[in-house]
Amino acid sequence: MLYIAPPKNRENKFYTHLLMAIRRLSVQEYIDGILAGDRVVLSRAITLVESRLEADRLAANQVLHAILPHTGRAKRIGITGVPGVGKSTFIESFGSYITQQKGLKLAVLAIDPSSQRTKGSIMGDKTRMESLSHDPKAYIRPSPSGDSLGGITRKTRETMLLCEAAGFDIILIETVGVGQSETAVRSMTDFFLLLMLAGAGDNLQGMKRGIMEMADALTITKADGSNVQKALNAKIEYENAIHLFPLPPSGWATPVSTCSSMTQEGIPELWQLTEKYFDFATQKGWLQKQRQEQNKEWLHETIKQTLLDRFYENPTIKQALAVCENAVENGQQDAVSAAYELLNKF
Ligand SMILES: Nc1nc2c(ncn2[C@@H]2O[C@H](COP(=O)(O)OP(=O)(O)OP(=O)(O)O)[C@@H](O)[C@H]2O)c(=O)[nH]1
Ligand SMILES: [Mg+2]
Repeated sequence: MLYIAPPKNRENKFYTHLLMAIRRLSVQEYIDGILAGDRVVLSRAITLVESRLEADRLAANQVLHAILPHTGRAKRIGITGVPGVGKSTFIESFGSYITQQKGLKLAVLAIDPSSQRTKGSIMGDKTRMESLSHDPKAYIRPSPSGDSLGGITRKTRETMLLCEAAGFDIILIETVGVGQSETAVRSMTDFFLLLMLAGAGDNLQGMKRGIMEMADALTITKADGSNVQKALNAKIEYENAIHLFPLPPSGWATPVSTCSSMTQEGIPELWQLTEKYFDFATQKGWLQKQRQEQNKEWLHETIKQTLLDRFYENPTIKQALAVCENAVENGQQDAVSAAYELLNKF
């Protein structure tokens, strides 16, 4: 049995937080804490939202419902690019510019790919975001990428909304440039930035055209030292490639730039560009329209996820599934008929 003597001063923040860390919070405490911008409560709320336990789901839904009217004011920015292109370093540099030069509050939802290999090591990105992780205006939430979609955890969207309700002005979501994760991040952000490397192999680096078409801006990273000229050449190459694409529905022509997270060259310009995009998209009504579309996608996604969860967590199904798996493995039953048998049981 652990006994922690209360300090004489009951208002002691450390003591309050310690108590919060060891006991269950009520839904109202979650809501109040988030709206007050309390980061300890915010972090716990994110854990609650990520939980797969049914009781947690119910509480999480109540919290989300209550905070929803306080969301929507943040600028939501997605950052993607192949592994090693410099996303985390860029976020450190771009993010510090946003908090220090612009005085804005920033939340970073970083999906740490190393955690997939090391099962939960989240310090990798925190060390690459050294100054941001000590910045009082910044909040970094690394998520283990064990879940689906090459890094986008199932609950990134809900996490983003919790951060918005906690008063963050800018949300940056880093995603590894693989699989469906770009589409997932694209579908929850307003502005999607694609980072590219100069001179790495063939002219389009095997980068799928689809990803380039999804981007609202492209920037060639690591434009410093002996790499500057290569970056400028790549910029022209990408500009020419993008020129051939049809204009996206927003009417915004995707600009290409170069930057260096080491020298900060091009970083302030990228922020100006971001602001220009938001002005443009707001005036055109595109921002609102895109968010309405995204809410519709969210509805369908939630239905799909909930159905899947309920199916696999159903005790009858769990039992029958084990039997069916065996039968399919041994060739006694074909996969399709086994699937239908299980679905009919549900
Ligand atoms: N010269 C130079 N090197 C950079 C720059 N940005 C990043 N790097 C280096 O590139 C390497 C990869 O950077 P990260 O920021 O970890 O790249 P990432 O895209 O987040 O990588 P993953 O998270 O693994 O997908 C690191 O060794 C960085 O030091 C830059 O602007 N200039
Ligand atoms: Mg990274």
